[in-house]
Amino acid sequence: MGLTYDLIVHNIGQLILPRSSENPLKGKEMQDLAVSEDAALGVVNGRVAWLGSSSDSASFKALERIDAKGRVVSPGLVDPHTHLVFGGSREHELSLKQAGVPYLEILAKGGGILSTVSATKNASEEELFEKASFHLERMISYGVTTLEAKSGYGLDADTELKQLGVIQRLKEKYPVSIISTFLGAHAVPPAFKGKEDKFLEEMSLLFNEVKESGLAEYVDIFCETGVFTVDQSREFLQKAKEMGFGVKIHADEIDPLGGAELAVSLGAASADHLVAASDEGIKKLAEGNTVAVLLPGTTFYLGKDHYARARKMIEEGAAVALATDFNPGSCVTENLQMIMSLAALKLKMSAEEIWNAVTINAAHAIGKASEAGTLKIGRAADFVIWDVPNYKYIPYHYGVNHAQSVFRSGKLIWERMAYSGVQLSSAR
Ligand code: IZC
Ligand code: ZN
Repeated sequence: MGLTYDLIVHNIGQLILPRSSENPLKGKEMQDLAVSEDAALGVVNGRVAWLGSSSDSASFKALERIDAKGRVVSPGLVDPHTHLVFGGSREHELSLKQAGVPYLEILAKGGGILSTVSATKNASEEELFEKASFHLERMISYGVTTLEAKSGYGLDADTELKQLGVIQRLKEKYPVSIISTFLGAHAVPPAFKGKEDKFLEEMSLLFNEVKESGLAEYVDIFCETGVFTVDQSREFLQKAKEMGFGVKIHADEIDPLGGAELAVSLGAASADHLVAASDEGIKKLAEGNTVAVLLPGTTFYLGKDHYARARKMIEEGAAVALATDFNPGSCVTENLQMIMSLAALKLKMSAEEIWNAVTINAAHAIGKASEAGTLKIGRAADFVIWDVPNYKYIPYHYGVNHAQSVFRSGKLIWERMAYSGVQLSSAR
């Protein structure tokens, strides 16, 4: 009477097993990536129950067996920075971008984030839920099983809570793990121009309700020229910490204000963007355990020549993760695989660093490293079968979806459809 597995996946060409520990992988450690060849994995009750060689699994009893046909299997991807819930879209701003109008100038004129704020205020909770569901399903199709989602397109109590409520409903409906972040400090509403402190005070009045109702695990702020200063960000996030939230910062995206240094001094889970982070900021990141979440899709979408200095960060010893930054203005894609390609081409990260950056380090950036980001006995069996010959292939072949099937807790949640085979008799 041996054990019967619920599922055995065998004939895995390469099984990617990022190393997990209490701390994120830093510096040179990011180059370590365990890859088992001819591997198999066994699932019982939605959890990984066995990992080993494919031939050893042949004699196991299993209710279901999947032949991976020599493909790559990895842990489900983790997207640690998304603005998933919003109303409307901003395709009308593309011509402004083409004409060279800077992102912060569009925002200063009431467009950008503020245009999405109006659309989000005008949308019903149901509409926001439907729209976010559409984007979330697409993220899942790209192999994501854990993600972070932010509010920040309300900038008033009701609309911020409406957005967080939508994230709550997504958590209940979808079989993925979603970490929620309160980003009420995403922009300054026109009525508060010149009264930023007053606005932040108002947003901080929501901390209690958000905490009590479990609507967010993290608090984030856009620390940037023309938005919130380092001092304002420090005070706001300090209050959030005192209320028991984890903290994150949109740091040094456009100007080197010292957001990275602030993030480390606050013990933030992550400092995100960091395109303009100073040498000093990078040194500080290397000293602490704040994860540098890089968003090269945003730099690409904003048409900038200079990307975050990932090589310097890794050489100095920082922990780097990657995310989409999916949002309707500065990075309009749900495709984390595309970000992996940009990380290879623009950030010059190695394939091993990239895989660690979208799995275990991404999980650290959202406090989920004990549950997500690797496959280990006892962990939820969240994994992806990739239709690629080896793990280096995904950053290399860009812009498309390589996911074959996506599993959450051992259950298939998405699978690629085959060509229908239909013959059109008279197409012309
Ligand atoms: O809607 O433009 N950077 N926030 C800070 C964003 C980009 C999202 C947006
Ligand atoms: Zn963002």
